[in-house]
Amino acid sequence: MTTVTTLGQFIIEKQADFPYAKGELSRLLRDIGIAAKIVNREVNKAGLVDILGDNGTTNIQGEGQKKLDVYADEQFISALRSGGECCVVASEEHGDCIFIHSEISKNAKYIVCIDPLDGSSNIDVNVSVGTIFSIYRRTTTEGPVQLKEVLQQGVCQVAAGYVVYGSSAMLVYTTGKGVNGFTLDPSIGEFCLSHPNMQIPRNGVIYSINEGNYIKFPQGVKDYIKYCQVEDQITQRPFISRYVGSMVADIHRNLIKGGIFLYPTTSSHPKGKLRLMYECNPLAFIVEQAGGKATDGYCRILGIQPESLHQRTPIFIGSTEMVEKVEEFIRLSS
Ligand code: AHM
Ligand code: MG
Repeated sequence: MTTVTTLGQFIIEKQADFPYAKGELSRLLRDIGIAAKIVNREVNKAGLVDILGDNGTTNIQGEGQKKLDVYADEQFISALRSGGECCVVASEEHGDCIFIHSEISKNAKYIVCIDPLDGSSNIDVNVSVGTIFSIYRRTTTEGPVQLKEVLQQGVCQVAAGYVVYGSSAMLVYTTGKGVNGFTLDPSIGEFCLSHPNMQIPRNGVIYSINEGNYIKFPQGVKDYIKYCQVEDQITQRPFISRYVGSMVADIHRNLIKGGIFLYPTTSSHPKGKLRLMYECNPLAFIVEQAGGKATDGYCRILGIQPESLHQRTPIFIGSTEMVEKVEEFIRLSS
């Protein structure tokens, strides 16, 4: 008989790794796992019910919201609200933090930053989308939470994870002691440990970038792309280009196979497009924990001091040797 470890069992077993933990972080992770299952159910039947398409609203960043963006946002916030362990949520879909004031949350210690449904442009065409989350502890113990407690560097994350709603749904997370992946078994409705101790290969042959923006890239990035395309037997070039347009799916593939994901500054996004707090930091934490690297071209993503909730950053993330190579091209061109 094969034994199955469910996400819930695994989280409880791992609680012993944290001497200070009283089960709150475990409960928080479990709540996120439950909301992920609900969102997955809706993503799966998206073509059958009236949940595809635009919601007719825009989020704080002026981006059109899809119905599933709004649905996923509501599900995660409601799970965090009723779980009682989270005192504040920062979501891609809201301009300001959502402070949770309720009797059960009055001693809550955890701050959650979340992109409830990443890769929204793929929703209507049945291509993988994801959820990305990042968890911090409050830096003070008393009084109402301050915005500066939310704006912590990525190195302060106590946990981070993503869910990819793909050919199967997977939840991958870290609490700073390695990375573990769980695949949803629909027959029992549980995320089951399928990818223990995930390690990203030190080097790879896949590069993921929206090459349509080539003309808008900095010279160092253009030079790196050309390097990827030149024939060379020793380094197995030309490399393979793969770009889903859902960062979670692109990074998940590269985490397993080895590769690099790049979203540099462009002339139209001079500070980069992707958001530090709920896209880049959590994925950087996971990739570093799996043995990879994540930088903005010069500095470690996890070392950036956030100044605002929706701050953007360029990002180069994946197999260590590939990230170091692009950094070398950027240095040489500046
Ligand atoms: P979203 O959070 O609004 O969906 O945007 C983030 C997504 C990433 O998942 C993806 O890598 C990127 O935006 C794609 O952007 P582009 O279409 O510019 O390549
Ligand atoms: Mg996103």
